[in-house]
Amino acid sequence: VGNNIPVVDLGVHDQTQIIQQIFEASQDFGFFQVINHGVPNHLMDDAMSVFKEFHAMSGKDKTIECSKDPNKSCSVYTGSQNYAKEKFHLWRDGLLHLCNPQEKYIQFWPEKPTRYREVVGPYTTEVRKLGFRILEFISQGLGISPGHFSSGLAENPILLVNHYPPCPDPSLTLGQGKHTDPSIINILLQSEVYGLQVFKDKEWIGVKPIPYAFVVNIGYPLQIICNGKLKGAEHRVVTNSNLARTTASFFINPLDEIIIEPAKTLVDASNPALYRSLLYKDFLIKYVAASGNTRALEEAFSNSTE
Ligand code: AKG
Repeated sequence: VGNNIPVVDLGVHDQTQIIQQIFEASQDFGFFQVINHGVPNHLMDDAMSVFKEFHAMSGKDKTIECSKDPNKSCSVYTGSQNYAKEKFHLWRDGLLHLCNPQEKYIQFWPEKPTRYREVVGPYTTEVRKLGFRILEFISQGLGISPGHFSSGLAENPILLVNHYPPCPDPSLTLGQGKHTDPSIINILLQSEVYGLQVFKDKEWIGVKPIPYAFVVNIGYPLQIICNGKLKGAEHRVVTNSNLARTTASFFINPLDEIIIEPAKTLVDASNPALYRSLLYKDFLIKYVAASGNTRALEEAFSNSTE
């Protein structure tokens, strides 16, 4: 207990227990892991294999595989999408693509490795279902309407496949700097290599790799929606001097034109809205300006500006 990220077993019959465990973990840590979550093990193995195979290709081949959409719904980069403006360069390559609707975007996903689409198609479908289930538990924990997340707030999932090569001197850089996510939640497939750390009570806590678990975390837009009841957790990724690490984030994101605001049922005279309402696309502009820094986010989105 104490400083470990809670592990929630989604296979138990007692739904009330699941809701309570997810709710408490989301309040205390903004992070939890899920086991017995319904996504088949073989699909997780196959997905991790094609993700590793993709990142084992040359930079040139990776770029070719991610240049099929003129609207850039699929891209690959080194460091972050904002390499030119990074405060320090991140020790990471990222493959990023849109996922929904799958019929629209799959044609722009990599064709190499040859099994990429046939594996990642069903993988993202299953992880998306899991995401809706978790959002349903969170809605019940919050006491908001069951359909709250089905009106565009979860319609634009994005897959980000991270690859962190071994780093000769891990003290000099990071795989990802300290940040809070701009998604509703993230469902992360972590490999067997340590690297992810969560900031809690002024300390970094390592997230233990558990075979066939997913790591789930709350993003800042969900903190706004639940009027501060749950925590958009700060986290980072450290590098490793001798092992490569590959992970896949499935970010459950809103559509651009959807309004992000505290759920109406959570706000009344004695519980004033702590955050302003704004379109998700405007949230993202301010998020990028704040570089994911939590204090800057609080200043940008807090209601108490007077
Ligand atoms: C992210 O993609 O935002 C992450 O935090 C990934 C974490 C990881 O690679 O362990």
